[in-house]
Amino acid sequence: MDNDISRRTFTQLAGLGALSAALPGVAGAEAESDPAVVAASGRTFPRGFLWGTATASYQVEGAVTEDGRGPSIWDTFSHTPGKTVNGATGDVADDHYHRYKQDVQLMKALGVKVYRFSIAWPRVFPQGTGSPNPKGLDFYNRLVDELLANGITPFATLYHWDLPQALQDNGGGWESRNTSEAFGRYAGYVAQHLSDRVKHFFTTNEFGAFVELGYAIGIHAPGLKLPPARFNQTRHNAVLGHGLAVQAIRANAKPGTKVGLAENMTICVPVIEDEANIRAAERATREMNAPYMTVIQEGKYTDAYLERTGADAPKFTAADLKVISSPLDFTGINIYTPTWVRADASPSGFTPVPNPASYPHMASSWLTIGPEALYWGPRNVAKLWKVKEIYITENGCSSSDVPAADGIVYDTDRVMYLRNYLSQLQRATADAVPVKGYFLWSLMDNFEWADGYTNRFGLHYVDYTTQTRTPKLSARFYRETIRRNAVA
Ligand code: PNW
Repeated sequence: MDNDISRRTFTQLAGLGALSAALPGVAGAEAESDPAVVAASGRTFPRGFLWGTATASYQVEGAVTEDGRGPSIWDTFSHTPGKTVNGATGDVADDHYHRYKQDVQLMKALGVKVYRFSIAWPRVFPQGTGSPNPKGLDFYNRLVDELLANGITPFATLYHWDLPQALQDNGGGWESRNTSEAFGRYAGYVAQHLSDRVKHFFTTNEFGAFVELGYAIGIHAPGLKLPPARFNQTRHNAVLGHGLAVQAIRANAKPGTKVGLAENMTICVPVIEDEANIRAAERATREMNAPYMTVIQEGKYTDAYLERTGADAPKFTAADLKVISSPLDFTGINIYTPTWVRADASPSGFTPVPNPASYPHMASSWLTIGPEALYWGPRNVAKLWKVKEIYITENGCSSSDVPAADGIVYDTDRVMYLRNYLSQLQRATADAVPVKGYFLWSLMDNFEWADGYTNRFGLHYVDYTTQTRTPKLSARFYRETIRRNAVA
């Protein structure tokens, strides 16, 4: 009785409102007597919520010269001295190319319903364009069949940064429109061959990372620092490639195939949740994502973006904008960190608030903590662009994981991170924000780009000398969350 009263009070205080919406899916009678389980009942997800994990080809596969795979810009970049921590490369990574069956069993043990992986373009088209390499696509045929045989639904990303080196050599990769067009052809080919079993495709992963870090800042492949006009044109070619891929998938896939993208938007979060700051965060979401998500959703660059870039603005046609804004079935958002925003009296009506020096972050210094990002991110996408189907395509964190004497990694900081972020995601679903699923980054530790193997993001600890995978404490937390369909 006491428990029952406190549960109601808690639910009301937490502003979760409609009990009827929060209750379905809650365990059984024992939930009423165990306070811990009762508390969790206030953080239940909608029935059928899709729990998943994610990886990407170059970060896990290894086998970089096998079965006719061509070189990618990440092979070249990681083999260039000084570009990655300790000179790490993806040559072997998690050897997932050979161990995928075992890795599917890891997913099965977690209880995930969905898995997001990426397809290596240079396996399918070793030169980026021209003749396909059927042996390369076969790996994904085997992987997809294995997933389906184990009751896990595959979601495929077509571009997670491993651009065929030949396209970089001929024309400068995404600096050239030829790459956008080649990407469309590759996407259509894959859709044609996999869409009998893969029903969800993401075109690109994170323009906000691969274009910015690869072509302007130079810390990711291909390691360029282009001047502004050429860089803005590269941004344009990248979103154009996305649009061409959407059209090619629609033209070549079996009926019922759905298309979206996975973008690490700048997640604008109001510093205080009052009306003025909430409005400011909405405005900031449009402007701070102008070159990518906004043009994709709205079919135009914002006036402020074109003014800001001035003579360096991208050159484009109305037809380009139509392609770029080809209608999507869903929007995927990768969410790690918040950008705090406040209202002000400037023409834009907002100002991003820089983090104080004491601001907490995870093992990766860029990974500042802000669980509210998982509420405001999808909420603003749904509100601004009337998106009806949203996936959190990545969320997770790095931790300085060290196995304890019993062999287990007690990553309590990752559990804390996930519990808090997922509580905010639950808040979003309770407010009817249409989030359909969540892909935790990552299934297992892997090649963390320029950081090499130093920053671990996995639910499973990988010993890179033996390729042993061991579930961390966070894997137990996630399994329990999935089992309850509520934050554990
Ligand atoms: C994403 N940043 O990358 C990628 O999609 C994954 O491949 C990656 O492993 C994961 O997040 C963790 O890093 C990012 O500097 C890389 O802000 C860097 C940044 C953000 C995302």
